[in-house]
Amino acid sequence: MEELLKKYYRPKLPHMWCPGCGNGIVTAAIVKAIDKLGLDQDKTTIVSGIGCSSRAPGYLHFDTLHTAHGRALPFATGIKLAKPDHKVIVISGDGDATAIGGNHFIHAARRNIDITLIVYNNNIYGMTGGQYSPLTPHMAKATTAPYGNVDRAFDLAQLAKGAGATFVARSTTYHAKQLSELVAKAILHEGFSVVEAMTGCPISFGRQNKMAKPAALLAWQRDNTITVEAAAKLNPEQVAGKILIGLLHEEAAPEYVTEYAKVIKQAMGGER
Ligand SMILES: Cc1ncc(C[n+]2csc(CCOP(=O)(O)OP(=O)(O)O)c2C)c(N)n1
Ligand code: SF4
Ligand SMILES: [Mg+2]
Repeated sequence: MEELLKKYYRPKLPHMWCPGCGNGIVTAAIVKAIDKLGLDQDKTTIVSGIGCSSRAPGYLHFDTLHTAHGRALPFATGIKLAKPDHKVIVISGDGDATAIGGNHFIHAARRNIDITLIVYNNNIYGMTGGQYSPLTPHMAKATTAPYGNVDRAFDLAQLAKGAGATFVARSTTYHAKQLSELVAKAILHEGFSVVEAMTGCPISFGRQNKMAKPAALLAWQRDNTITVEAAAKLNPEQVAGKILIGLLHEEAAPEYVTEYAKVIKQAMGGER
C-alpha cells in the first residue's frame, strides 16, 4: 500500500473524511484497479461533483477536476470528446449522481459515452448533514425525514441499465476486493460503465439509523447483499430482500465518441 500511496496519492493530509467513513475504502479500490490495469497517469482524468465523496479526486495524483454539484458528467463528456485517448473516470455521490445530477446521469447512459462513473452510495447527503437522497432507503431516517423517508429509493443499477448504460455493477466497502475488480472491468469496458459502491457514512446516515459504529454499517452490507453467483444457485424466495452485488449487466453497443467522430468526418466531406 505504501508504494500505491506514493505513486497515486497527492501529499495532501489531513483529509476531510470522518473517522470510519467508507470513502477511503472506495477510493483505494479505484486506485488498486488503476494500478492493476497499469493506466498512464498522464492519460487518466478523474472528475467529480460536490460532496464528501467528490473530494476524492483532490487526493489523487492524476489530472483531476472538482466541478459543480451534479455536473461532473457534462465536464467529463467534454474531456472525453476532446481527448478520446484518455481514460475518464467520474466520482459522484448518490445525491450528486441521482438528485441534482440525475438528468446528466440518464443522458450520459443513453449516449453510451466511454466514461466510468463510480457512485459512492452512502444513502444520504453526507456533506450537508444528512438530508435524504433518492437512494435513501424507504423509511430510513434523515434530517429532512425525522419520522422516516416515505419516498421509495431508486435502484441505481436498474436506473442505469434502463437509461442505456452498457456496463452496470455493484459492490460494497465490505467486499473491497470485489469492488476493485469490478472497477477495473468497468474501466476496460468500451461505453458508459456504472459501478455503485455501497459505502458507509457513520456520521450523517449511521447515527440517525442505529448504525453509528462503522462496523455496524459494514455488517449491514455483509448481511443484506448476495453475489450474483450465489443468488443463481438459490430460488427467488431465498434471495428476496437481498441486494445483488457483482456484474449486473454488460452489453456491446456503439460508443458515442466513435460515432461522433464519424459524423465529423462526414461533415468535413469524407465518407462515413
Ligand atoms: C447547486 C448546489 N446545490 C446544493 C449544494 C449543497 N450540497 C453540497 S454537497 C450536497 C449533497 C452531497 O450528497 P452526495 O452527493 O450524496 O455526496 P456525499 O456528501 O454523501 O458523499 C449538497 C446538497 C451545492 N454545493 N451546490
Ligand atoms: S459525513 Fe459521512 S460521508 Fe462525509 S466524511 Fe463524514 S462519514 Fe464520510
Ligand atoms: Mg451521499
